[in-house]
Amino acid sequence: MKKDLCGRVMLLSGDEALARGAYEEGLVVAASYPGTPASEILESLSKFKEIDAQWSINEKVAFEVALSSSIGGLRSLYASKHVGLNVAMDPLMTSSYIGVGAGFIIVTADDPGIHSSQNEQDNRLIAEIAKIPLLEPSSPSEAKLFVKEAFKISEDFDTPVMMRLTTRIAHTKENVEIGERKEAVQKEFKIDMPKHVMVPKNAYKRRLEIEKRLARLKEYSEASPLNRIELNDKKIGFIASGVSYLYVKEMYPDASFFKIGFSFPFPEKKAVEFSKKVKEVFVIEELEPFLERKLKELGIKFKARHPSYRIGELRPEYMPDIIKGAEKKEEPGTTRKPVMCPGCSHRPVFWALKKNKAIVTGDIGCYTLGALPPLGALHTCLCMGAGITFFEGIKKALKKNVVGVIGDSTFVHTGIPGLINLAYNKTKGLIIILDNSTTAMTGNQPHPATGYTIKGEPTKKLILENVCKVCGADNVDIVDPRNAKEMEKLVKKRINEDALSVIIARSLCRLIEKKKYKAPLYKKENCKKCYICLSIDCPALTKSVDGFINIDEELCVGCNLCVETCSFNAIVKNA
Ligand SMILES: Cc1ncc(C[n+]2csc(CCOP(=O)(O)OP(=O)(O)O)c2C)c(N)n1
Repeated sequence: MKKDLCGRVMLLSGDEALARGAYEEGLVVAASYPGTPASEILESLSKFKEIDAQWSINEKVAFEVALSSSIGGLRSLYASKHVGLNVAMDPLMTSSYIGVGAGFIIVTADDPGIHSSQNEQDNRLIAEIAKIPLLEPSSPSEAKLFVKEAFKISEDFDTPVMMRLTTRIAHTKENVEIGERKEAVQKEFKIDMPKHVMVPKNAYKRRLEIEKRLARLKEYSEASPLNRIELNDKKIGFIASGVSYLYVKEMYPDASFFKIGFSFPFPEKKAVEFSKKVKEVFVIEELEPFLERKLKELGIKFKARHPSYRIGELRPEYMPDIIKGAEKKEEPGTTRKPVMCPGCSHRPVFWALKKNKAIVTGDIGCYTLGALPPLGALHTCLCMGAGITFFEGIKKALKKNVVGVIGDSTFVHTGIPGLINLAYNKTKGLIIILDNSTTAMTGNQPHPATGYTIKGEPTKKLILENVCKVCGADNVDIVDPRNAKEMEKLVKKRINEDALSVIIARSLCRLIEKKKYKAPLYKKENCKKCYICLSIDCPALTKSVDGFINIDEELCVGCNLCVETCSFNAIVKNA
């Protein structure tokens, strides 16, 4: 956590501000699995010695650790990106039944516009189906303030409370007022089977309780200052929550607003009251028509976005078009192509797979970039864990030349059950674990197979080769993929064998290792301009204007994979 350099104010991102708020409110336990844009919440919390923070192996585990800490009597917090909450859906859906002991906050950080995710998903809908109250801050300051209210609601109403951030709030920085930490007060744990043991009879009774609680929460939401009517020019009244409020306020500062911070249960009476005070009502929201549906149910007349705005992020400059009811214009594509780092140890794995003409079922991590041209050597990617389970289905259909790939962090997250399933259901073939000994994609967080905790303390290390063996793999090979020839040969040997094999391609992530070796030598006179070297998609290799190859010595770390690709001795090792 950044130092409080100027008195009581710190420049904090939404994630950091939320973490600071939770710290000040006496948070004791926090659990998460990394995921953009939520990762910085736990990273910030891990810096406080008073907080027992953990990277859990996946979101379901994180959720259960946090919720059970609350049941035990400690204030707790779960955080994840939007899709992380899908992994935690099973405990989430019953958490409103079991309620809390001390306050429990569920933070979801959604990613409108799909900057860094496998889908676009509006988790406001999840709060509603899980029957959990939902708070939506509009800024880092509010993220901090709302934590206080979230803990209060959680404890007063015996319910988990969801706080929803989106990328722009999670990553935007603002000067935030800070305070002291309140002393953490442990609540007494009471054995209460009808409330804590969700067997059908108990669950049914709790189901009835939830509806009563929601009715009380609705009254509370109506009166909450988090739902605020701002009356100015009464010609136009905007109804908005989250970052959308800031966008429309920036463009139309003189209009009237119904700013919604407590969005489920929806403050119906206040919405009706507001609609009567202004001439015309506009709803401005990102993604799903969540607020629009609420107003429709209430019979409030309003103008809504063109449905094309349900996809992607909003921006302040879209507002005039939205108000005109115009369709969304195509957004300009991103200009910079994502690419693996120079020397990344995932690259030679894909080179080996390509040489073996493999159909590759992929997963999520830096290695997903193996799908992009010119490498083009990863052919499916659905969700975390599916690199292995998709292997099973595709192998059933194609019979030969299929390989499943998965990163080390992802393997621990949801890959292990897939491997057990392969063994149990007698599937043969090859899985490769791309083990760079970190969670690189989301900022190099540790996981059980690194042997370190979130606080950097050494801990029991999960030995992946042992795990693979006990899951039922017949062969487990460990290879350094930077030895590209060996990698290629091993893939060839294992790919269609009548055995279940795992290759652990182990080489520390370049961002951690940071070592640089001599760049290879380019012998122009041998170059046939075949450009096979460019097919490995290394940022250090480019085609010059004269058609020859340029090796950027600044970028090159000397992995020498390009040497392997050249059959004409035009790129040679610099001994
Ligand atoms: C359910 C879910 N949780 C979290 C994420 C964010 N995320 C994407 S890939 C990944 C793990 C990447 O680590 P690893 O598998 O080791 O591959 P690497 O990036 O190191 O190559 C994470 C945490 C996600 N996309 N989906």
